[in-house]
Amino acid sequence: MCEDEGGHLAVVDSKEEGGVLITLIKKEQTYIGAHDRVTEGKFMTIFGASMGNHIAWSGNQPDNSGGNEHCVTITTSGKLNDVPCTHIAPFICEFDLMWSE
Ligand SMILES: [Ca+2]
Ligand SMILES: [Ca+2]
Repeated sequence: MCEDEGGHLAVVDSKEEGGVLITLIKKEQTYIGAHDRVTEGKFMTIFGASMGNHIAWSGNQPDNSGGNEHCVTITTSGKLNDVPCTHIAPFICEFDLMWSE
């Protein structure tokens, strides 16, 4: 997806970034760059780092519903939910700006 354009799925590195994402997400739940495909229940970013807890999980999420929810969305209420990676949802790309001297 995002890689085609040199970016990557949004990774929430801080509460500030989480806040920005939440304001962007008003209509539909949206994928962020995190998953627990390596170890069930242990969510990490697409870079392999621990996801941290910059955004709270919704209600009793993550529930790994159906045993195959390994991707993460932010719901319209601004909380995290684990969903099947085949779930159709919009996603947000993030671009790291690179400065060359
Ligand atoms: Ca899972
Ligand atoms: Ca779930």
